[in-house]
Amino acid sequence: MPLDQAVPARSGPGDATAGPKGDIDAVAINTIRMLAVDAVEKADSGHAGAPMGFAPVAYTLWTRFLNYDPSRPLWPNRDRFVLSNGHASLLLYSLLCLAGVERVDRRGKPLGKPAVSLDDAKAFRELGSVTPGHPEHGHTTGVETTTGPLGQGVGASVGMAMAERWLSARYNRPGHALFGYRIYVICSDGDLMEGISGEAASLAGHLKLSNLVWIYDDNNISIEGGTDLAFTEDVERRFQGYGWATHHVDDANDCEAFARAIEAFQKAGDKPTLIRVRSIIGYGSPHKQGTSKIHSDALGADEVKATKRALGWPEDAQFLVPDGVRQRFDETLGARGRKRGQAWEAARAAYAKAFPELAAELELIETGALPKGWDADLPSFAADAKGVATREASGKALNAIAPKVPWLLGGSADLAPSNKTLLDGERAFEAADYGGRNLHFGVREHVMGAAANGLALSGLRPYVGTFLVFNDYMRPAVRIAALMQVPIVYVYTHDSIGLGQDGPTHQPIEQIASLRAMPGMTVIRPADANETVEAWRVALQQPGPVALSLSRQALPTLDRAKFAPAAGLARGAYVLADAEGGAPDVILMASGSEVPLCVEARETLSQQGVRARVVSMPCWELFEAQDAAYRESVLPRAVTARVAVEAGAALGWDRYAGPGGEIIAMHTFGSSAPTKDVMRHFGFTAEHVVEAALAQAKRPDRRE
Ligand SMILES: Cc1ncc(C[n+]2csc(CCOP(=O)(O)OP(=O)(O)O)c2C)c(N)n1
Ligand SMILES: [Mg+2]
Repeated sequence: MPLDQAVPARSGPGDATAGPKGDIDAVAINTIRMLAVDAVEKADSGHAGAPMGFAPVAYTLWTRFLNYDPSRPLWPNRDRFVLSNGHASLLLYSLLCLAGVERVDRRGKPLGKPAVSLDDAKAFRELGSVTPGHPEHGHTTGVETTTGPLGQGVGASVGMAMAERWLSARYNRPGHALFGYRIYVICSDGDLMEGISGEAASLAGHLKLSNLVWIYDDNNISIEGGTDLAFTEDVERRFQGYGWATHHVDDANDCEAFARAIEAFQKAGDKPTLIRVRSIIGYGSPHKQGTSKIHSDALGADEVKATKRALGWPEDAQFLVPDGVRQRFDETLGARGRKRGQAWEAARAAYAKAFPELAAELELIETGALPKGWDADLPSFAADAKGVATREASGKALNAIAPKVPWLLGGSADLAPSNKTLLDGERAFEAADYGGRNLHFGVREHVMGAAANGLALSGLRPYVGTFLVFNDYMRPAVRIAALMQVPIVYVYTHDSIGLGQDGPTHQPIEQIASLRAMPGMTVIRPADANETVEAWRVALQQPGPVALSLSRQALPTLDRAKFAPAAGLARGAYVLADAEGGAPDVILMASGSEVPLCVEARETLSQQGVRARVVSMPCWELFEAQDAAYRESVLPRAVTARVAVEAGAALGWDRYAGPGGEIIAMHTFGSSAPTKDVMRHFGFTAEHVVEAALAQAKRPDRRE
């Protein structure tokens, strides 16, 4: 496709095709485009197409509408800008660079450098650069959430919009409106093809999140070719069905038309807004030509020159930022942001005088800290052979913390009665009452996960629940949480075949192992009510996400006068009951519902003269974080006779069971039957543990 068609030459206010000598807006827009082209060319990888096509839209949004102070990029009342089509990362990097956003640490402290300098743009996709292939929150200042897996940005944006509504409802007071910001999202065909966009839009429409706008780059193209191959629905009608307001702009270069659509969004009272903007991808149309040159390729020197010529750009210039461009950002976005930011600081000072307690809460939210004594009311459970399900204990622990941490909020994907995630005495978060803390996600696990990311990124402390097996439905969002290291507690109940009669469709097998395989994730599977309490105590103090794996069935509450304190959970694994009368002949280790089996087996073994140590092992990650001496004290190298028990996939347990140890785990899917029967059928009985332990204890090589 000839370049002059790829970026149509138009005259009038929307003309963004003038060269460096043209009007400054057009020059600035072309600067964004050329930075993207040059960076892709230098890296020899990446996508310049979407930045080329959508530069006028992003420029108009940033310079005319976004409330954002480049010198204080974490200012709490800033508008959020999310680039959901993360492959267009250079659009964001160029904006951060030209807007002069300052680099800050996680708490907002300036680091004395730009968030993205021109040199950083030149290091696009290089090791250690702040300009990775896709935008990474926590890595590059100004990246509000990590995007790249299509759909995650639009999903997180719903949580951000919910957070703004919640913060406004809880903290704004007459004459003291501290919060009132908007969430601006750019997204692409791929975002809207992904199922999560449907969940997200459905939820946002239901909640009437009028602070949320998705600006859709309707460029008729994705990787394999035109959208006529696979995506032909009427997107606007689809969103109208979700209860959104929709607008369209026929040409991405028509900045005035786009500005009018944003103005309409800002006036929309009770609906989220979709603005569909037709654009033409920046250069060439390799998809249609069916060549090997897909839109993620660099153009090649000749085509770059031709592109520059077509835009009236000096064809040999690279990473050129013409005079006046940075100033233009500064006198628009910068001036507006500074003014708003300063006014906000004054408002905050007045607020702190009028409402010192609320202001103190906001400070904790901003710094990610917990109030003093937040865990003071956590319950303790008396020994009880019948016991309670760990999901029940979890609900009690959560409800003991909630009054102390008002910004702890969450809910379930329609399973609150099962997940025990409901906060007693708290209202539901709904369109008519955004101050509620009980969130109702409906049966939408994926957007629940993504929304949790948006809530956590807004300083709130979300927890979200579903059955452990349905973690799979939200896993892409959970993975982003782990990558970003945002604090979220996943309340996963019904955590094994022990859930019983719902059968193999609902019985998780590989889920725990797969969560443990995820870097940055902390997986805790407590053995009884008191370990569950400790799990919550640990979970809220983790910097990153925590998955709780909780039983549906009752588990005995262990007698802590007889056994080691449940506080041992904080070290990941601990000696619950040691061998009596000498070094252990065998170590029995387990997590969750299988710990009581080991406790019982230890009694039987001792009657038979076999000394068994029971190690409760609720969290591998916390255990691995302990020093070698502690780990050795729990699992002495010399004792190689070992049995590990967990009603899940065996994967990974060999690390602790050792090469000669026995692992009692699941090797198939489960079965629909009462808990006792299904547990017995698959070998989860104290007798089986005894049998395995005896075999281990007789191993000739059992001691080093
Ligand atoms: C979940 C997910 N699947 C696949 C990809 C790989 N991918 C990157 S861009 C893209 C499609 C690009 O089309 P579109 O979203 O319309 O963006 P455009 O090319 O128009 O910028 C795909 C499939 C991805 N990033 N995320
Ligand atoms: Mg597209």
